[in-house]
Amino acid sequence: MGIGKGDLAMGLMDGKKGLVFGIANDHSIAWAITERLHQEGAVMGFTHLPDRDPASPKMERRVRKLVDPIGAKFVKPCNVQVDEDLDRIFEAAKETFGELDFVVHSIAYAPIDDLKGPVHKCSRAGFLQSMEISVYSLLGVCTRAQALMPNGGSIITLSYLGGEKVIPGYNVMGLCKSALESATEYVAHELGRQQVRVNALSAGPIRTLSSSAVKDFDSMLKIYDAMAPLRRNVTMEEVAKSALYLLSDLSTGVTGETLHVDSGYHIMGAPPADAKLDE
Ligand code: 0WD
Repeated sequence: MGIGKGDLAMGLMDGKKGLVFGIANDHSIAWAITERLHQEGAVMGFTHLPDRDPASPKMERRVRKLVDPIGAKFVKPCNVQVDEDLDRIFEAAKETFGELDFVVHSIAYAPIDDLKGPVHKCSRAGFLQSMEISVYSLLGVCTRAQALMPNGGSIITLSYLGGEKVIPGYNVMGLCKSALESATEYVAHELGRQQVRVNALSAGPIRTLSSSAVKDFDSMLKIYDAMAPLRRNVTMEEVAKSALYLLSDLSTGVTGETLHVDSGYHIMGAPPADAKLDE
């Protein structure tokens, strides 16, 4: 019997075991990344936001519907604001996988009233909660992940240009992304000797549950078509492919990086001559 091409094809993530935080539904960036990693042979455990009403586990159901068919090793509730939840996830990872090769951190939150801005009127509680969920959670994940990565590994987080430049409407989340990118660098430095890499992927705007809460999101999408060097916005698949690069052995020399997957938008300081911004 002959061997088909598919039998010989090696996946970039064959034999790699990882955790994915941040799938809310099939529009989530974390889901697009998961699909790509699965195609390349990765095996994964997943978290979902805890359900308020255990009798009606909507969050769990939404995530399970996606990940069970691709062979999820486990699916567990996790609120990153709760240390015990994080402990439980990494205990499950240790029991299931022994060691970890990668983690996807794709989590952000800001209370809607604070997200609306203005930034200088952000409430103290809203600021703390936004920073806790969107930034501190990366630290909580990294410190637990490195204990399961004695032979190195790769951790990615998702960021946005609003952490580097003022993007009107992005408001307190911009402050969070600044801190997240700084955290990426500090933790990359700390975990580097153990060959654990930590990188941020700064994605162009993508319509998801979270982004629908950002004011003027639709006009942001149009501006990418006019302004970006590629004259278009990025697709979810392009973000997922770059995540695959950062999580696989293709990027073993890369850490502490913020990789922009935004059609080049971040390099522009003024609109290109052909931009029709008022259409
Ligand atoms: O345009 C976009 N969509 C971009 C998103 C452009 C660039 C970056 N990003 C970032 C986001 O800021 C975030 O860090 O990508 C990451 C993922 O965002 P997403 O895929 O756009 O959004 P979504 O599908 O809503 O996933 C984020 C998830 C939460 O979803 P909901 O909508 O239910 O809040 O983060 C999770 C949750 O699953 N999450 C939490 N997980 C554990 N504990 C918590 C929490 N306390 N809060 C939110």
